[in-house]
Amino acid sequence: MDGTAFLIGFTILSLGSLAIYATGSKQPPSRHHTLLHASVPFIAATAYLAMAFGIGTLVKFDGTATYFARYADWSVTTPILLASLVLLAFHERGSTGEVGGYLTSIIVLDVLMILTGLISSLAAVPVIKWVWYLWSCVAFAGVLYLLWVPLRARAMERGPALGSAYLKNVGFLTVVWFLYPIVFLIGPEGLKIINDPTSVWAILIMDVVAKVVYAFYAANNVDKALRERGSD
Ligand code: RET
Repeated sequence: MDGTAFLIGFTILSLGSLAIYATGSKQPPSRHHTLLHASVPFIAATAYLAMAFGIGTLVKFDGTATYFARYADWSVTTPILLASLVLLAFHERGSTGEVGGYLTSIIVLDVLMILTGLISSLAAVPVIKWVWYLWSCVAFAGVLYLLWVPLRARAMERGPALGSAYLKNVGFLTVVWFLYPIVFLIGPEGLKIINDPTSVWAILIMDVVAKVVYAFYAANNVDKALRERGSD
């Protein structure tokens, strides 16, 4: 894979970060959402720059590549995206203990998902690769359970405006995040149905949607909900 896709990714993601910061709310109660969402593509842009230079890229004995920078990016940015949703579910509640509990659980599961995915990508023996892949999917299921069951219930208790913003954001996130294990499964790290450049381009588009498009969509839903409640 030459560096073009990675440089394009770097450019879109760094400009995306700037745009999210420039257009986002700088006032409480939604300022922290702007800061969290602007930091995500900024971190990802850094990873794309590293990949463009081949830093942290491991070409294995079978010729397939593991992009370490990608897993480093994901292990930091996915917790930030999840933290923003947990904070939305508990908006203006002041129940810091409960927030802390859910935040810790969801981040532990999420980081476990990314790291076991990395181990799966590196594994040379197929059986071992697929055990790690399944284990990563178990952690992913745990993340989705927390988002869709207890956290959704908490968000709904906050009234229809906030509840519907939470549902829209979680719905979008779930659809986009599901694409990652699918691309891994059919990509060069898995069944090799699609080749390395195709999977790099697919993940580039998914990263832009999951990080930049999602930031605008989520901020718009949160701002609308807060306006409807008249608490802005
Ligand atoms: C892997 C492979 C093993 C199985 C699973 C995976 C899930 C990855 C996900 C990544 C999400 C990344 C995002 C990045 C941008 O912000 C590690 C591919 C379940 C869900 C959203």
